[in-house]
Amino acid sequence: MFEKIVIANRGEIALRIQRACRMLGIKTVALHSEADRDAKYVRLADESVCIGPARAIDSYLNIPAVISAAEVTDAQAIHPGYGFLSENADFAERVDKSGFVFIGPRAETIRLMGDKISAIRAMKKAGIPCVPGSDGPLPKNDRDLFRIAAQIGYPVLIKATGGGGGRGMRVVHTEAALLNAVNLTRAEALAAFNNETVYMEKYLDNPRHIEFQVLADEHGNAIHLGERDCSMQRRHQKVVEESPAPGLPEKLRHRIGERCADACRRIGYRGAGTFEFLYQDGEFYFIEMNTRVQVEHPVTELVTGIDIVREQILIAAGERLSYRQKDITWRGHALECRINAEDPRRFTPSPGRITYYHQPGGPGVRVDTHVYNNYTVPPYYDSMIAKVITHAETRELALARMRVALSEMVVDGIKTNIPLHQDILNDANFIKGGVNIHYLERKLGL
Ligand code: MV4
Repeated sequence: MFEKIVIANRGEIALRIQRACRMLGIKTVALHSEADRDAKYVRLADESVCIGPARAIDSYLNIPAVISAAEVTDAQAIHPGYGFLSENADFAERVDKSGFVFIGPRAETIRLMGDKISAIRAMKKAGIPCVPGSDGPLPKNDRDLFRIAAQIGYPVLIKATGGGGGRGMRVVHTEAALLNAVNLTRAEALAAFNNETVYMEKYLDNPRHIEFQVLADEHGNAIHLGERDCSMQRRHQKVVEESPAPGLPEKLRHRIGERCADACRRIGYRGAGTFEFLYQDGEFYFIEMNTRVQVEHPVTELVTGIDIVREQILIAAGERLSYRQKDITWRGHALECRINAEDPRRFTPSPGRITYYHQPGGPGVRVDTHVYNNYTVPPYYDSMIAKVITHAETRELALARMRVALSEMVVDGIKTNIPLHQDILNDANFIKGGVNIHYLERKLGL
C-alpha cells in the first residue's frame, strides 16, 4: 500500500481524498496555490506544497510543478480529483513515466475516452447502446454529408470529437442549415480544441441524463454501482443529482449496469468511471465516458454504502476489488444539492468572506465541504462551496430531509444558490420525479 499520496486538487474534493487516505493510514500532501495557502484542509494535511500563483493555469494545471511536488515529498501516488488535470492523458502519462502511480485509468484509456469519436466506437464495439449517428468523422464532401444526415433523420446534432460536457455542439433542424452548421462547428472546434473533427448524431429532444458508476481493477474484475439522474442542470452545470433515477425499471438498471461493467472488462478499464447516457422513451444512448471520480459520487456512496475514493486508491495500489457484483445492494434514495457561491437569480459568482457558517446535520444528512466560519471563497475557481447530500428509505423522505437540511444551513457574507434549491425542492414536477435536461432552464425562463 502507498505510504504517501499527493492530492493534486483543492476544495471539498481535496478534503474528501484526504479523509480516504487517513482511513487507509496513508499520509497526505496537499498541493495548493497562493490563493489557497491558509485553507483549513491544507493545514490538516500531513504536508503541503505551494505549487504556484492563484490562477489555475499557473498552479493546479501546472504539470511540472505537480510532479516536482511528488518528488520532493517522496510520495508514491497522485490523486487528481475531478476537473483540473484529472482527465489529462498527457499528465497521467508523465506521472507514470516519472515513477509515480496515477490514481485513475491508464493514460491510453483517458486518451481513448477524451476523443469522443474513439470513445463511442470503443463502446459500441463493447456492446453499449449508442445514439444513431455518423459512426466517425463527418466527410468534407457535401454530398456524403447530406446523405448521412438524411439517413439519420433531422434534427441532427453536430458535435466536436474534442469537445464534451456540452462544449462544441450545434443542433440542425433542416437540410438547408446543415452545411453552415457543420462549418461553424468545425471552426469553433479548431479554435477551442485544436481539432476540427466533428461527428453527427440524431438529436434527442427531451432526454434525461442518467449515468452509471463503475469500478474496475487491473485484474479484470469490474462492477457497477447503479445510476445517478443528473437531469436537473443549467448550462451544463449540474444542480441536483439523485440515485436511483426516479421511475427507472429495476431490470433496465441491471441490464445497462451489467453492460457497463462488461465494457470495462473488454477495454481493460481501471479505476472508477462513469458512463454517461441520454435516456428517452425507455431507451439508453451512450454519449460520453468520464474517467475520473465525479462531484456527485456521494449519492452512489450513500445508496450502496461503498467508499468510492477508498476503492480508487486500493485499485491504484494494485489490489483486487473488495466487492463482487452480487455483494452490491442498493438501499433507499439519495439526493445531492450543489451549493454554489453565486447569485441565485443571475448566476453570477459571489466570492468573498463567509462571515458566519452553520451546516446542517441529523440522520441521513452528509455535507461535503471545505468551508468554515471566516473562510474566504477565492474568485479564481469553480463557485461550488459545499454539497449537501441526504439519504432515506424513500425519495419522499430524502426530499424532506433535504428541505430541513437546507433550512438549517447558514452561509452569511456571500450569496449562494440555496434559494434556487429550495425552489426546486418545492417544484411539483421535480417532486413527481423524472424531469428532463431542459426542465430547469425552461422553469427559469431562459
Ligand atoms: C446530446 C443531446 C441530445 N441528443 N446528444 C450535452 C453535454 C454532452 N455530454 C452531450 N450533451 C448532449 N448530447 C444527442 N444526440 C443533448 C445534450 C445535452 C445535455 C446532455 C446531458 C446533460 C445536459 C444537457 C444539456 C443540453 C444538451
